[in-house]
Amino acid sequence: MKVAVVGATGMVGEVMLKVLAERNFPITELVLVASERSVGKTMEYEGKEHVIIGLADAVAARPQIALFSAGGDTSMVWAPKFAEVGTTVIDNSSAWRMDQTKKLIVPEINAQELTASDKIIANPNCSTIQLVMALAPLHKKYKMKRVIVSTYQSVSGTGVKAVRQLENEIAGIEGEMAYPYPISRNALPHCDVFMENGYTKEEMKLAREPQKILDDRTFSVSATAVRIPTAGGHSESVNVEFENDFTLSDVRRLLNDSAGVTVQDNPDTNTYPMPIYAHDKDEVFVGRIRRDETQRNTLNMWIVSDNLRKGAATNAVQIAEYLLKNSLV
Ligand code: A2P
Ligand code: 11C
Repeated sequence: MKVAVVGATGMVGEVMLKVLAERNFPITELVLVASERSVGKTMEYEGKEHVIIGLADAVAARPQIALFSAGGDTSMVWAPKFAEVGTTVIDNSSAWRMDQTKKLIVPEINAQELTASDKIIANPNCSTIQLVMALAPLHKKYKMKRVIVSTYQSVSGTGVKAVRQLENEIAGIEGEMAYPYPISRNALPHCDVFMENGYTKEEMKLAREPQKILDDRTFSVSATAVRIPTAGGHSESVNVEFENDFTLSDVRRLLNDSAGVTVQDNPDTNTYPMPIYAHDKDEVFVGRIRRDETQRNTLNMWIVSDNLRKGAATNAVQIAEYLLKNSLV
């Protein structure tokens, strides 16, 4: 496979390269792409130096697969140009997610929707992926009516500038600010930009993307997204109301039996998911599983995952693996 990584120098791009190498993705030629600022510089992949090239040259190279993580504007303009020359683009930005002509894929849930004619495939938002990974098996059995989710998102979701802001604040150094306020010793109820309805764009992604992935508009999601001073790993407090009743032991079993989901739940041993534990892992961790005692058929749980891995890079690479395995590229 001739594979391009667009945004190779970015936070997600670097993890994409790491995941491709770890999973031995069969690359015959690797095309590393970044902005004009980086063109000509080199990056190492599996012990070999690769020169970073620009987008136009990368289209001319006609890779079979291009993993994009260079922001929505770059995807909007350049993904179609790659698609035109026959490249299958797996795009990690929000540019194409809600486009009705594009699929929004979490491989464990809906990879079977993919066909060889899907040339631009959208990777969901990180906080959506970990949420639907836990909801999908439960929805199948008990049918969700309503989900209320509050997120606790790490600064790595914002990018390098935010990681630096947190590091500088901890070290007592003045520097550039990614957020309108300090993030160290703080919590900002503000992820991505505010929309006209008073919600943030991140909250609206959480409301809309799960319906598309699960191909079901009969349930609703209401979200509050909060940025907290953790370096990596997003956490979510989730309350789900189902049509049908459940037993907690069944819920635990369904989650544990789901590929990519691990239950960490034992109050006796203080066992629950935490960002520090999820770091650098591909699974979605679920714990604090308990009945909401105030309402019928309602469950509370706590979900944590590494936002740069399953939330972004790993999910994109898994899509590429599925395409390859099913001869769709
Ligand atoms: P560069 O490093 O040259 O700026 P992050 O989300 O961590 O900020 O990373 C964004 C990634 O997208 C980087 O690899 C960045 O390259 C790349 N990028 C940003 N703007 C463009 C652009 N206009 N064309 C190509 N790559 C871009
Ligand atoms: C965050 N979820 O943590 C974002 C990062 O739509 O792909 C990814 C933004 C996106 O702020």
